[in-house]
Amino acid sequence: MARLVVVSNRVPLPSERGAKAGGLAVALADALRPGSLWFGWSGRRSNRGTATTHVQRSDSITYATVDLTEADYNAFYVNFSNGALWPLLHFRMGLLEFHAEDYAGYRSVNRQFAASLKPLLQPDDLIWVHDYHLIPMAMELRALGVGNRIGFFLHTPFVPPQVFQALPRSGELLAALAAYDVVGFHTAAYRTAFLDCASDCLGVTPRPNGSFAFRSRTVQTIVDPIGIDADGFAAQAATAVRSPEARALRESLAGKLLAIGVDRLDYSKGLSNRFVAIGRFFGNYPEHRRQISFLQVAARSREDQHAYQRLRRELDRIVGETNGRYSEFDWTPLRYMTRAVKRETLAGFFRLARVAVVTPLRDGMNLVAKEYIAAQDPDDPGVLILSKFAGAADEMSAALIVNPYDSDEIAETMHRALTMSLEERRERWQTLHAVVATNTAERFCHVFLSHLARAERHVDRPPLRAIS
Ligand code: GDG
Repeated sequence: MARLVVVSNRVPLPSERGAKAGGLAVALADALRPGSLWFGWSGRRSNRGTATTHVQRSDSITYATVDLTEADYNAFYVNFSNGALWPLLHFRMGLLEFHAEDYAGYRSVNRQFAASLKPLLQPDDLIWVHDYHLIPMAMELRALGVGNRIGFFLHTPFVPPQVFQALPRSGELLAALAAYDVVGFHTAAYRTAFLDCASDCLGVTPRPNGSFAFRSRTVQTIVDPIGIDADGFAAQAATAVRSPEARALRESLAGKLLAIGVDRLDYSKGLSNRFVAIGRFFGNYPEHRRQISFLQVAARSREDQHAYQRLRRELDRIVGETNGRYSEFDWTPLRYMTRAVKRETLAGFFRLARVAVVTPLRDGMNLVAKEYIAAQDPDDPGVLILSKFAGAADEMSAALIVNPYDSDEIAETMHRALTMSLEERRERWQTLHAVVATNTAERFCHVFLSHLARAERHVDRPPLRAIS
């Protein structure tokens, strides 16, 4: 069986697992058989940059990482990946900041990564690259003569041509994506948007199965929604609900209900509108005052970017206003923490919560929605309120679906969730649980890797020239 090589911007090093373990590491756990290799950035900045590859082994998996220089970190990671691509792919053109030198840094880091990875590769390896930081990886590897099968999965949404083309040099990124054998998306809409961009910009003609030919190679696009280990997370939640942290949270509620939100502190997650909605909820439905508290865990992220600093100030202000207005001396409507919480503790908190409010303005998938459902007590499950602009809404239509821009609708839906009969809660949960327990992380990996394994190898082809 071919060896799996995973490439992602951050590598979840075994030595660093802690509060933040989750995301990709959990999603890929089943695919990472003994012998697999995981390559990417160490998370460190140093003068040596990518010149040295650090290798460590744990549970028969090899982790190979490189550092970034301060200049590469700023251009590649902070400015282009997170300051241009992230807002663009979340339909936030107003936040897009493009500077040619940042794009050059992005291209250069991808080239350096390819050069560092190449000596570690074996001819039959299946290479699976993740996310928007590394779009040009396959093209750079091909330029070095790597003929392996290379797949790419995009964890964010993809946007229609009118939006994508706002990014200078966007055509180059599309051509770079066409150097992969398989390109995967969470939803059919994202794939369609990508194919529309490829048709417009590269002049390709997609076939009904989602593949297209470009520069005499075939690119297969697939829809492959990411999932979670639903059984594992449910077991963790059932245990963690008795943990000291969950017990302390329950005691602090003094018999009242809990609503929960858990998100990275990011403008795509719709936190401002959600906090405004919580104020409207307590304003419009005073019968719920003192009866429920909302806990928002919003782990800080990308703190060196202005847009995130602005967001944090705005959230501090709304939380202050809401709590100032509705708090009693012995009751706080909105509990807000910007520290990360351990994964198992979160599982216990999800199980305690009667309602989860997951209202991103845009989200590739949103795993919190799936984790909340997996964590519920089947006899007394809570209610999921979910944004129609999360990829998860495609599969999870039995949730209470809302427009995340409409704070009044969110408030009204919170009232509906809190007054829902046990019977309806159970019915909705059963439907949602069936989805989450079927479309798991394991299935996600299996679907992607079976497509990749079927792709043609390119041993005898001349190397693809990288776009300069
Ligand atoms: C990207 C896409 C797509 C959150 N706070 C804490 C914590 N978390 C965990 C959650 C969940 C994960 O982080 C977040 O995943 P999401 O899917 O919600 O969002 P992104 O981080 O933006 O991920 C997204 C995903 O990739 C996968 O493809 O779904 O659309 O944007 O697992 O539970 N974990 C811990 N402490 C926290 O405080 N331990």
